[in-house]
Amino acid sequence: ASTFDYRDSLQSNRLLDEDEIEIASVAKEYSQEKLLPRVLNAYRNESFDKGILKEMGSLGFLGATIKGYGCAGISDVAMGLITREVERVDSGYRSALSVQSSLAMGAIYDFGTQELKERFLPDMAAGNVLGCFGLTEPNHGSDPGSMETTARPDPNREGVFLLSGSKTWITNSPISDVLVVWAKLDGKIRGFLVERSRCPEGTLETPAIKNKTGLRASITGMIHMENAPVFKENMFPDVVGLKGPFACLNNARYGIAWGTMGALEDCIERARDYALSRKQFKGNPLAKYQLVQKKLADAVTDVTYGLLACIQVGRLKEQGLLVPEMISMIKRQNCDRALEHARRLQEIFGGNAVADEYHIGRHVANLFVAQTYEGQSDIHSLILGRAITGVQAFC
Ligand code: TGC
Ligand code: FAD
Repeated sequence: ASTFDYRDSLQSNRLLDEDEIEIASVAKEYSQEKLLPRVLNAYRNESFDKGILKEMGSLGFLGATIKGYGCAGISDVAMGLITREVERVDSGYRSALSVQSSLAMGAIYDFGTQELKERFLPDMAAGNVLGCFGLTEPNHGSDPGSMETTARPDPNREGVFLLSGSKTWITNSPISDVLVVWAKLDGKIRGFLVERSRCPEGTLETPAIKNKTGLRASITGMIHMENAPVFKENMFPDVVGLKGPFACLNNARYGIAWGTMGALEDCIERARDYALSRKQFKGNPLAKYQLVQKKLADAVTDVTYGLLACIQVGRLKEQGLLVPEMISMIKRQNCDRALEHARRLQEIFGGNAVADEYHIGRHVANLFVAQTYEGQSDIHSLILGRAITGVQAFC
């Protein structure tokens, strides 16, 4: 007979196939054995080890749902399980994985020419070539349609565009070899693959943004371009408008919905262990108190629902039945629930919550970022509200 296991309360593992269970176990082993021992130093020193992307590449995690080009070609649910395991350790490591896979490789795979795919995807899958995704600008975050970055034909060279403008808060930009940049050409948004090695000095700068209060194990930067040259073959030929970047974001937002559940599961595990061992009032463990139990019950319920929703959306995605509002729903819900529960579970640690060895404060700070990037939760509320009412409320 089955017994209740709070780690998989509704037995959602039964919805996975053997390959997916095996992939999740490889991802868990890698994350716990290789990432967890490094995370405290990385977070304290705000340092990102590029070697991590090579390690992930050697395990087939990068661009893993892409078929061909040296990629693993696994299911969307299997990819979700990988992001869940990586973010169980730290959202910043999942960020590095998401940006390389869904946003940089995904843009090239979906919109690049055959030549671009063959040139870049195998090396990116191995983690030898790193990419980033530049959409947000200093004056335009939630409203990327108003971007100011421009592309114009080089008056002196046939077949070359010159990009000028600034992008900010760009994950991996300081370490990227190739930068997917969205810019306006004749007033219309187009995608360009900027190659760092082909930019003369002074045309491309990617300074790191230091002293972040969250996501410190991930590297974030700006992209400054002043007539940065991009050859015509590096422009995505057929996609015009915001649907280009948003198509890539659908995949990355889906990964965040999974990942934040991994972070919340880690918070639950740590809070439960602490509540069972810490004794207050007549030698009772904190876990004996009803207010503490309610915090755990609420968090376990929401993580269980959140994971089931991820599996369902993943299955619809695999069958080509996905619509973007489904992703807005799980991205918003799972980020909001994970952040709220992580903050409540943090209380169980009392003063020790402030010590980074307990890990919970790091998850709370990271989850604020997860709730903010790739469409802040209120923006996803408005996307859902528009779909429900037919009325657009952004402006
Ligand atoms: P709107 O009129 O709604 O749409 C413009 C065009 O885009 C199409 N579209 C989509 N296509 C595919 N998938 C989606 N999810 C789509 N959403 C919209 C739409 O059909 C339309 O196409 P067409 O053919 O008519 O031109 O555009 P809007 O300007 O009104 O947009 C409003 C809003 C709020 C929905 C949008 O701007 C938004 O989502 N804002 C949030 C910005 C955002 O998510 N930025 C993310 C930056 S990247 C990042 O944060 C990476 S962090 C990575 C990490 O470290 O993990
Ligand atoms: P704003 O757009 O100024 O919004 C501020 C607040 O106002 C939000 O709460 C928002 O919900 C609210 N708001 C805005 N408009 C409305 C409205 N119409 N109605 C109601 N409320 C509204 N971007 C990239 O392109 N690539 C990356 O790799 C990337 N990585 C990131 C990494 C980190 C660590 C961080 C912090 C951000 C990253 N971003 C990246 C940027 C991220 O996508 C933006 O921060 C996010 O989209 C929000 O934009 P903003 O910061 O300009 O906030």
